[in-house]
Amino acid sequence: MNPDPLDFLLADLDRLLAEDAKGARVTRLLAEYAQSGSDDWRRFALFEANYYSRNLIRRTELYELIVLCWSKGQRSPIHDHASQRCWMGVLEGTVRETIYRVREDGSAPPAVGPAREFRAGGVAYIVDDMGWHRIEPVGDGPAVTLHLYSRPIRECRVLDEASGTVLTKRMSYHSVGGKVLVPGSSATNWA
Ligand code: CSS
Ligand code: FE2
Repeated sequence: MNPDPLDFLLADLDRLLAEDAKGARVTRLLAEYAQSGSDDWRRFALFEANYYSRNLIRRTELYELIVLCWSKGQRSPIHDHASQRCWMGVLEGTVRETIYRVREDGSAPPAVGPAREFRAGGVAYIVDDMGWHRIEPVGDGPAVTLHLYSRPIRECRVLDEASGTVLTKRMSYHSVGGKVLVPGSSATNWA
């Protein structure tokens, strides 16, 4: 069987991230994949009813590659990226990114600059120095995005807008390798 485009992407990521390549090269690679029209990501694009879903394709010591599925109204909290680099390529639909400077006391942050919209084929990049952000699907959705974190993110900080406090949130997956996990299954954890 011929390798899928996703297999080539993974091989390139293994190599580039081991070389500690510049972020722009990684951005280009993700953009090429997102613009290629490949649909081999679809088997990982498993939606959840109540929350945007996180579906793991591959995790190594250096990175994790995840497909996120966003139905209408399923927006992320305002969150950071645990001092890791975050790339987001859009595979389907359009998402909006709004960047915030969150203060430690959790006080309501003004957005930094105008929100940006990314359509299929676009790639966004953020690190904590640039701020925290919120991602949401635009319009009626849905949207599907491909996230690369280097290194993997085990937990991140989120702004709990109801209480105006900053919380630490442990990351979990809806599926791994295309298989939906049983809620609470140990495979959702890292330990
Ligand atoms: N960081 C969020 C998605 S927006 S980049 C997450 O991984 O769930
Ligand atoms: Fe994020």
